[in-house]
Amino acid sequence: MKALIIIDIQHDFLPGGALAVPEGDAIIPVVNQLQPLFDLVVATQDWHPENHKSFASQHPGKNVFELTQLKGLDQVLWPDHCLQESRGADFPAELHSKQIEAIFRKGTDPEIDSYSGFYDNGHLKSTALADYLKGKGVKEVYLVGLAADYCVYFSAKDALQEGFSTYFIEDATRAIDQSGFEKAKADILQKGGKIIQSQQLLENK
Ligand code: VGL
Ligand code: ZN
Repeated sequence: MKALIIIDIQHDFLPGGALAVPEGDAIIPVVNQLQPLFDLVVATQDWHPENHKSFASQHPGKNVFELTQLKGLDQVLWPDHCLQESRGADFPAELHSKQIEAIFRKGTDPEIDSYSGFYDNGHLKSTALADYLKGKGVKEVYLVGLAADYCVYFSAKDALQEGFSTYFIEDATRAIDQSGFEKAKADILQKGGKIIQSQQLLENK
C-alpha cells in the first residue's frame, strides 16, 4: 500500500503569500497528476496560533529569518504565516482535494515549531499520522509539497525513522533555500530514502 503525503500546499507558501517559496505554485499541476496513482492521499496543514513562537513578531528586537533557540532547538524566526482559519492557511483552489482522505494539522502548540507532518521539532508530540498510515497498511510513502528544505525534508526523516520506504518526489517540491535543499537531499539518501522524479511514476502507471 502506497500513500502520497502532500505537505503544506497552502496560500502562504505560494507566490504572494507571507512565506512564499520560489515557484511553489509550479508543483500544483504535478501533484494533481500524481494523486490518481495512489491508493491513499493525505495532506498536512501548517496551522499556527497568532502567538506562535516561530514568528519573529513574538521576539521584540529580532528579525525575520534570524536564527534563535526555542526549547533548546535551533529555530529560524519566520514571518507570521498560516494563521489558523486565515486564507493564508487554506489550500489553493487549484489543488485537487477530492482524493485527500485526511488532513493532519501541525504547529498548533505556540511553544514549539513543527516542520514534520509526523512530530513536532522536539519529537514530543505526534500528529497521529504514522499510526494512521500504519493502520491502513501503508508501507511506502511518497512526499511532495512545500517547503522541500523544511517541512518536506523533516517529514521524510520521520517517515524513514518510522520504518516507511520513503520517496521524495523532487520535481513536486520547491525549496526556500537551494543550498539547504542540497544538504537535505544528501541526508535523505544517506538515511536510506530515495529521490525520484514524477515522470518515473507517471511512465510506469
Ligand atoms: C514551513 C517554515 C515554517 C514549511 C512551515 O511548510 O516548510 N516552513 N513553517
Ligand atoms: Zn510554520
